[in-house]
Formats: sequence, structure tokens, C-alpha cells
Amino acid sequence: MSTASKRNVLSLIAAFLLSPSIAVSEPAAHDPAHAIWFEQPALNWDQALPIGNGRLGAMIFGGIGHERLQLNEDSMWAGQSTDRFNRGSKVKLDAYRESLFNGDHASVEQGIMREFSINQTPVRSHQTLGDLFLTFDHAEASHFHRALDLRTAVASVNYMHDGVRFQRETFSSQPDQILASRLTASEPGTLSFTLRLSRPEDNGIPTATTQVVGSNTLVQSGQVTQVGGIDPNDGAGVRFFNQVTLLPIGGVLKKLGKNLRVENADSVIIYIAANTDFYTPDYVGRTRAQINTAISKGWDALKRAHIADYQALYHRSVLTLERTENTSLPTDIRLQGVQQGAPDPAFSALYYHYGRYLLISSSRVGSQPANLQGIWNRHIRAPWNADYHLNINLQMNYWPADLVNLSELQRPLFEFIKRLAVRGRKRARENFGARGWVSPHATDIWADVWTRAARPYWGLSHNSNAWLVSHLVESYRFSGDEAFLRDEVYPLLQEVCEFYFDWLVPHPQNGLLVSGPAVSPENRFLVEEAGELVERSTTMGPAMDQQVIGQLFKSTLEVLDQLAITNNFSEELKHKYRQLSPGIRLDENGRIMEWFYAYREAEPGHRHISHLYALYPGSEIHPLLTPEFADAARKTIEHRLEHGGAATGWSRAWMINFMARLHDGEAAKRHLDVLYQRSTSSNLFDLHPPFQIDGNFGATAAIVEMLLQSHAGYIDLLPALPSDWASGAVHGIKARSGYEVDVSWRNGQLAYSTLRARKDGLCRVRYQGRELVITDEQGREVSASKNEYGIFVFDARAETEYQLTTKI
Ligand code: FUC
Repeated sequence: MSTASKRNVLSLIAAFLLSPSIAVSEPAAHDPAHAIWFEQPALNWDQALPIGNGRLGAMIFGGIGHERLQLNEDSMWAGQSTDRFNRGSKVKLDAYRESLFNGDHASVEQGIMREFSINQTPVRSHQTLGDLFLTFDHAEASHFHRALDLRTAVASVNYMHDGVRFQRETFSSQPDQILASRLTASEPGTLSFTLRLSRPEDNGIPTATTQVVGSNTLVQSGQVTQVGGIDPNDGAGVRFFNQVTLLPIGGVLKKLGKNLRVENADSVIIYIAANTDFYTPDYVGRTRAQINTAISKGWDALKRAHIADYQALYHRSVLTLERTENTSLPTDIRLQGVQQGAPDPAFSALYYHYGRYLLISSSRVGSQPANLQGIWNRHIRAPWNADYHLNINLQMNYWPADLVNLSELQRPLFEFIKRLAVRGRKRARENFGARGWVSPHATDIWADVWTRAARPYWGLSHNSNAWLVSHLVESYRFSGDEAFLRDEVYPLLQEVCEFYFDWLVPHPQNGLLVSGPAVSPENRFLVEEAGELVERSTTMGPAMDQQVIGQLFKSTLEVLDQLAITNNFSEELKHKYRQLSPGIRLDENGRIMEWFYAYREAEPGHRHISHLYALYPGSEIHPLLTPEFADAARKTIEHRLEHGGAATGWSRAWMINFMARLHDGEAAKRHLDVLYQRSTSSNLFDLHPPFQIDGNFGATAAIVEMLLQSHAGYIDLLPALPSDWASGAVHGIKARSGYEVDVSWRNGQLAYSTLRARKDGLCRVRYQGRELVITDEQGREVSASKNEYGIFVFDARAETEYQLTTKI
């Protein structure tokens, strides 16, 4: 007997001893709030089911004759970390500013990207790891069922063929960094299939080599390429290694060329591990070790550890909404019902749980931030390269993290921001003659900060540094963690403020500080040049820049106050904040101006609604505290919508948040319904189209914003509850200042709310201006005062739970 076949026999014996008989049964009925399920296989990728551990993921098709596991690893990127430069300088910037103040857009737009952008080298693409295909001997089935159980993060396929019940279960384990799949059959010796590993070509060029190793392993290795870049060295990316090991019980294993064949097995376990040299030079050794550890732990222990790890995050929050007869239908039919207007409030609970599932599965401590497709990308050259777009998309991915009690999943974002800052300092100094650091409108895993854009309307947006650091500030507001504030948040904030101290220039009209040359992300206006209307984008002081910078300055002043810091920086900050030109200015129609000047809009229904940053995710516009701005925001939205605005999935998700922030629950729900109708595939992925995950996350955040808000210095209970959600409950969401909150309501009215305080402090809470009774854990009424806005204020103690009800 050869050593390989001896090993094979030993592993079969070991596997048999470890797992006696495996019961294969009919799938249990799903809890419709926590499962996505179908009665047929996925015909295309948008119907397949995603699993992931933050780094390693798969889309599972659940085919009968052919099963496809489209695999992903989050560091599969083309390109490499290279230092770049361009010809931009502060002198040139100042000249462009001068031209723009004089209304000369043409010369600026002709020159600026040549000097400030490396437009020949595109942002590189995240890429698929490849596909694992299983070809079975049978192609027909009855009683077919495939599902993703959101409570366990296990995807399953279950069907009958020829009197035998077949079942497959697959999960991606975070603790063991492995994908594990188990195939079982109700009759011994009935499992036969061929296993093939492949990877798509890059413009006709093979991208990986596959081989059979020993009797039960397939490996695939290569280096990511991206053919088509101007610079031939630019494409070469990470080196990768992917190992698939089979452990059958019963039956025989055969090598078929580059494939493996299992014949007449009782059950088969497949372990898949993959790594790249992005994380470790020993990516091959790490992969082998992960497979070996999995084999020695065994299926049951791996699955238990996976579920325990996952549930520690998933079980933190639950949303319950009313069920109807549609609720228990398979997800695709249920979605069709929702799209046609059938009542199914609980569908939004499923969407909420799925959003949390997707975040847990695509962003974990130690992984890369979720990209435009999370980690699920089937392409070599993905739409928008599945990159990190910093002019809203990456930020939107993390909108729900704190709200839904998954704060630590933002760690990859924070680490990424720190990496951007490293090169960003060099660029700020060299190109902008500024202190601090700057980041571009889009980047990739290499955290390059060099603008790569041919046109200014998308490339010339530099406020991402301020927008990104606002995520750290917000996270502090939720946790109240002062060490995080002092050690991580404050240094980043200070540097970004310093960048703007040097970047802002006085507007000749009034001497107030404006940002520029800048754009309102991706939008354009019309100006007259030589008697003709021409589309331009570059200007001075667009509203969004002014709002983002204003919010940055204001937050930093609060942080300085909190940390009791007074120094030259704080003095400079106060001075600049006073001098800053306001970001919210109204035009003659009472709408918020998108630009400093009253330009004619080229696309009044544009998907970016950047001048409403101050409404969401910012917090400067509020129906109660700044009603005149809220009114202007509403008019701005109406104008956008009248011209076809919010047409992409992510833009619609933003719209739901706007409506929630305007306390208009009916409109928020209407837009949520439109998102389900126009921008949701049957696996509930958000569609730009194509698939882009930001809309899933944006809408998940919006669902919380409808039920609870805390951005205006107080906890607002049920601020935008739609009549469709007459009764329901949400458990375990978070409010700023360290509160965990449950809210329950009946017939559109608050039933009760529970607040768990993490630290001592004044708690401010409001419910529609109505009288609230607040009791402590002993049921004693807590004395509270009520202010002019109907906000109740009481002294909350750390680690204490308070019950709030309305006075009858
Ligand atoms: C922004 C949007 C596009 C797209 C891209 C990834 O630039 O304007 O619609 O979502 O990001």
C-alpha cells in the first residue's frame, strides 16, 4: 500500500470513529425572521447564499446535479503597495482657487486631474478566489429545500432522490478560519460526486494552477493579476494558496486528472482553507495548518465553536414585527409578495437580521473592511473593482455597526483609516502643502491615497478623511470609552483638523473659509461658457465639504473638552470654526444649496444627495431642534425625488435614513418598500444594480433610525414608527452615551422601553413629548425633570436597568 493510500485509510478510520452514524432528516421548519430559504437551487449568483467569517467566504448555489461554491478571500487583490507621486503642489492649488473664484471652471478642469491625479493606473480590483464545483450522478430531486439559517450561520441543502435523502451543510468558521461542508445521505454508499477547483481567467490568461495532492486533496495556487493596466508591474498582486481536503466515510476516492472523485460514500466532509501573502509570507504553511487543525478537531467541534462564536454577536439584537400569511413563504415568493404590496411587516425584521448577519460575515477583527461587495465577489474585474469608495459607500457599510450592537466589527475600518493616514500625510505635505493627512474618493486594499480619476466630478473629492474619522468619534459616543478617545480618536481628529486649517481659504465675497478646489461628490452643474451651457463640477465651498468640515471641527471641540485639553491646537480650532463658511444655506426656493453658488443643476435627480450630509449621517438638521433646516431638507428631498432621485439601492437606503431623521415614519417605510421592490435580489442582496452591499447596511441602519435615535443629545423612542409596523419589539440596540435599549410597542404606541446604562450620567429620553414614568430595577419611580422639548432628564447609574412607560 502506498503512503498516500495508507493515510487515506487511516483518515477514513479516524473519521468513522469520530462520527458514528449521521442522521439525515427533513429540514426543520424555519423561523421566518431568521432564515432565507428556497424550494429550488440558485439559477444565478444573485440567488446563491452567502456565508463568511469576515475573511473567507462562499456563495452557495445549492445545485442538484452541480453544486457550486464560489469562494472568496478578502485579501485577493491585484496590485501592490507602491509609493506614487503626482505633480500637484500648493502653488498650483492656489492658482486653481483663484481661477475658480473668478468663475473660470474651464481652465481648472482642463488641468487639474493631469496634475493631481495618476489617472493612468486604475484602482485595482478585489477578485474571486475561485470556484469549487461538485458534480453529482443525479440531477433530479424532490422535496428540495435550501436555506441560510441566520441564527447559526449555516447554509444547507436538503432533497430526496430515488428514495434517498441528501443533505449538505456549510459554514465559514471564524475561530478556525476554515470553510467546512458536510454531505450526508440517508442510505449508506449512495454519495458519489466529482470535485473540481477552478478560477476564472484574466482576459484569456489562466490565473491559477490546480493539482491533486495525495489521495484526498486539491490545491490551487497563483498570483493575482489584473491585465489591462498601463503599467505592466501594477497588476501583479497577492500570492494565494487554496486547499480543499475531503474526508469521506465509506466509499472510495479516485484521482481523475486534476479532479477528485468520491464513489459510494456514506458521508463526506470537505474542509477548505485559503490564505494569501498579504497576511503572512507563510500563507501555504498557514493553510495546511488550518486544514490539519480542522481534521483533528472534527466536524462537531468545529461547528459548535463556529456557532458559539457567531451567536455571541448575532444574539445581541432581535427585531420582532407582525407576521402575516406571507411570512412563512419561501424567501423569493415572500419577496415577490412584498414587491406587489402584500402585507408582511416581519419581512423587515428578516432584512434587519440579514444586515447584521452580513456585517458579522464580512467584517471581523483582523479582517479587511467590507468592500463594495462585502467579501462576495465572483469577478476578476468587479464592478467598481469591489473597491473602497470613500465618498459614501465604505462609510455606509458601517452605518449600522454601533446601532445594532456590533461595534467591534468596525475594527477593520479603523485599522484601514490608520493605514490611509500613513500615506495621506505624505500626500498632504507634498501635493497640498498641508499638515495632517488626506484621503481620496476611492482606494483599494493597499490603502493608496493618490487620486486615480480621469475626471474631477468623481475624483476631486477630498473630504473622506473627515467623514471617515467621524466614524471613530461616533463609536466613542456609543461606548464612552475614554482610552479609545484619547489614544485612537483624538490623534486622528487633530491631524484631519490640521489638514483643513491649511486647506481652507477665505472666500473673497465675505472672508469666510471655504474648501476647494472641490466637488459635490459625482454631481455637476451648468455654467455658461462662450454663450453655451457647459457641465462643470469643480468649485469652491460645496455644501458637503463645508458640512463635513463643520461637523469635524465641532466634534473635535467636544473631544478636547471631554479630554480637558487646551493648547495651541484648540485655540486654532476655535478660531477656524468661527471663520468657517456655513454648510447649510438656503436658496430662493427654500432648499439647501448644494454649492456655494446658485448654479443650475445638471442632474437634479442625482443619486448623491451630498448637501444633506448634515441630516444624515451628520446631525445638524433636526425637526425639533432646527425645524427651519428640517423643512429645507424636506424640500430638497422632494426636488431630488421629483427628478428620479434615489434610484440606486444605496441612494434609496440613504433616503430611508433621511426620512427617519425627519421623523416621517410613513415616508421611511415607503422608501424601504421601494428598496425591496427595485433594489433587492431574491437572496436579499442589495442591487445598485449590480449587487452592491452598501444598500443592505444603509437600510439596516435606517430600520433602527425608525425605532430609536440618539444623535441629538437625547434618546428618542419610536421617532419614525410607520403605521404598517403597528406592534413589535426591538431588543438590544444601542444609544449614544453607553445605553443598550429595548423598545416594545402596541397599536402604534409605546408599551415599554428598557434602558441599560453602562455608566453614571444624566440620561435624556423623549417619547413624542408625552409623559414618561421611569422605574428602576426595584420598581421604584425615578425622579425626572422634563424640559421644553418634552425630554425627560434623570440621573442614571452604571450597570442599572430602567423601565420606561407612558403615563395613562
Ligand atoms: C459611487 C456612486 C456609484 C457607485 C460607486 C461604487 O461613486 O456614485 O453609484 O455606487 O460609488
